[in-house]
Amino acid sequence: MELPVISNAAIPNSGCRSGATADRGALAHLPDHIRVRVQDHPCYSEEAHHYFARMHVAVAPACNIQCNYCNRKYDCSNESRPGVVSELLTPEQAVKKTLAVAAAIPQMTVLGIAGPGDPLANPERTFATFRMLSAQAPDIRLCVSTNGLSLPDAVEELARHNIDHVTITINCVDPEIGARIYPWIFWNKRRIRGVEGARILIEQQQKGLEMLAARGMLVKVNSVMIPGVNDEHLQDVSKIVKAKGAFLHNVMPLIAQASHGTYYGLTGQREPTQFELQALQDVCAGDMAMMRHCRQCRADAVGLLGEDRGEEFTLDKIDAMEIDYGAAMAERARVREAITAELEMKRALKAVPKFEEAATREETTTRNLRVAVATKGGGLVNEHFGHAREFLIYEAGPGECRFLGHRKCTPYCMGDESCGDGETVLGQIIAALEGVEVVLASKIGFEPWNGLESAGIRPNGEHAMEPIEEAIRMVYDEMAAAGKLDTVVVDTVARAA
Ligand code: CLF
Ligand code: SF4
Repeated sequence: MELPVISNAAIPNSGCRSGATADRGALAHLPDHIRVRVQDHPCYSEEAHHYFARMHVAVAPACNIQCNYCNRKYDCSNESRPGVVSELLTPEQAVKKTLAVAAAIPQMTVLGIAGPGDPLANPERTFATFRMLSAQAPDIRLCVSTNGLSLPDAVEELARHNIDHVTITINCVDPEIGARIYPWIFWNKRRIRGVEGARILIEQQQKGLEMLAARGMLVKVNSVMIPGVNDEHLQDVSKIVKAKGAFLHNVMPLIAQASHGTYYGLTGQREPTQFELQALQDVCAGDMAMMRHCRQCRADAVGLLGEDRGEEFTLDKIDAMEIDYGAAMAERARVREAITAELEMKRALKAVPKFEEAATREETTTRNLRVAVATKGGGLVNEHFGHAREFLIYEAGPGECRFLGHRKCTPYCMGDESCGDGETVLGQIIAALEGVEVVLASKIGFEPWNGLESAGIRPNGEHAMEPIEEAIRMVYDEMAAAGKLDTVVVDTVARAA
């Protein structure tokens, strides 16, 4: 089969647009010329992740370091949840898969290489894939995630292939801490252990970061939060990487279960709680923009963040597909144009100052409210409570609504009529929703409704198919008007004085 070239011409997403209507959320501090380069990337923009999808191709099996949270028979823990990569691909197979996914999922805008090992420890395979894709699919953004050890040597070639988005996993800037995370690195054909290995890794990461920033490439830093090892240190990491030119920091929770066979998993290193993670993200947010919607994807993930459609695109299934690339590319252009127009409209609406609301709310501040939302994407309340595999958590206050993160769960309904094993699953969901007062879903069954109410959580199915933030705002305003959100004593006299 001759593979097509995906044209850039009909796709408005790739064009430049005014920063005046750009994503003003977590990226608000960015200069406009950077914001327009990240606002349609599902990982770099929280808003975009409701609409645009990414895919990873697993072409990079080897790694040049060892992390204590990784067992390489599984996906790279930096960028993946544990689980074996279904298929390791050759560069040619990766291109074929990418084009098939691009045809089937028009909103797929980003192709990343994130494992299962380190992409830059497999430079031939990684760059062969990028080379072919930049020629055959110029509308797809190319993205790479690395531990940074080989980064300085790869910067030239990354730039040559127009790879504009690079993630470096930086867990520390102190070699003593590094020695507790990395038992060894492989450097100049030798295995180097302990503090010395960590020192070299840190130097290479920092050098690579500076080189990328000097070229104007967009660097995101991922850090794995490891309680008792680097949790208190990550605020310093945030400060330093920001000073060196990274613009987004993604602090992710350690995944360390004994069944994964990692050093940390086997030695009982604990994972952070959701509250600890959020507290650290809040502390680091004082220094730079934080990513809070990371799903720690598999190295062969396909689809919107939080969903995994990889099973639909195995090589044998792709071989059996009859794809009309011409029609698919026209549909791709149409869908992406519609999404882009919708996002532009929402951004424009958000940018309109709300003078009246601000004036009245200043008089009567109410407490904040945490809301969990079941969604399938599109920025809408459009998922049945019983089908939700995760809930997005927002905190609404009198003046703003901010995204805090997501909480994963087992779906209450397991896909059959019997709706799960009831109480056990619901109990787990309620535990995952700790701190949440309202759940918004397109529909909520009788049993879980009662269970949520008994746990002090208000179920709400009245906002099906409504935009998430508008629905939350309505719920907040209704509860405030009904006096259900305690009014905080607002010291208007002191304020006036
Ligand atoms: Fe992939 Fe990573 Fe690029 Fe995104 S994932 S290489 S930047 S396209 Fe995204 Fe997944 Fe988190 Fe990574 S949600 S694990 S941050
Ligand atoms: Fe595993 Fe990634 Fe660490 Fe390599 S860099 S050991 S693949 S987590």
